Amino acid sequence: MFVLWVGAWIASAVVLVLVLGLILWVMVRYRRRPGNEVPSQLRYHLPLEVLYTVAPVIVVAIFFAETVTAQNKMLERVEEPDHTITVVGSKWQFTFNYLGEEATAGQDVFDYGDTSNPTELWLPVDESVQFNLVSPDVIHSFWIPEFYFKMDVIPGKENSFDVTPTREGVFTGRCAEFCGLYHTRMIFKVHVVSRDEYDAHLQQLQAAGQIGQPEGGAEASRIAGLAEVQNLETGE
Ligand SMILES: [Cu+2]
Repeated sequence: MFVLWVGAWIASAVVLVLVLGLILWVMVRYRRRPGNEVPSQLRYHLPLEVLYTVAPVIVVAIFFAETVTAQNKMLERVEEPDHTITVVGSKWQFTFNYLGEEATAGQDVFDYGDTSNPTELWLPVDESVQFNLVSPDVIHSFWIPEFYFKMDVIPGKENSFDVTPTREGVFTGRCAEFCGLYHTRMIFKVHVVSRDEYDAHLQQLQAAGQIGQPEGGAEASRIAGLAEVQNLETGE
């Protein structure tokens, strides 16, 4: 994605310099000089017209091919991912279910937040993760800007992608699809950590009783702070 992005800018810059250069050159070189006749006017110049039709088509074709190639690479699946995490995007918070982890002896555990305490997502560095995206209500979008990647979370359709984080650190994730009143609060923190820290976090979740796979419905609504909204609507 980064290479595609930088490449697109370089290509755009080349086109800009070329076109601007030609315009400026023509303006100076062929300007009307005092006492001179009007310069020859160019019309129905077939080779030129073919050039400015074909050149943009070539540029667009290259952009298209590069984009498809990058996209296919980014969507490439990992055969046996090391970890599987269900991302539940619900109004208005994310919940992350860590499925069948060794550290918890196969028990599913989950991270959740509420509208004032954003959810945290923990990932082990250099290990592959399969994300399965589900929504119990409306369309959300799972976006971690540093990953240069986002994917919509659509009710009734399980979207999925694989990723291997390669750099430890704390990043910010967001919902990138306007989903309602508290859309702006659908922010989450991403911790990319060592495997040991990851395992320790999962064990903490297990000890805290955050066991199971909340997949929306009542649990997601509760997690999402639906009560706050109901209070707003009923004025209670
Ligand atoms: Cu959302």
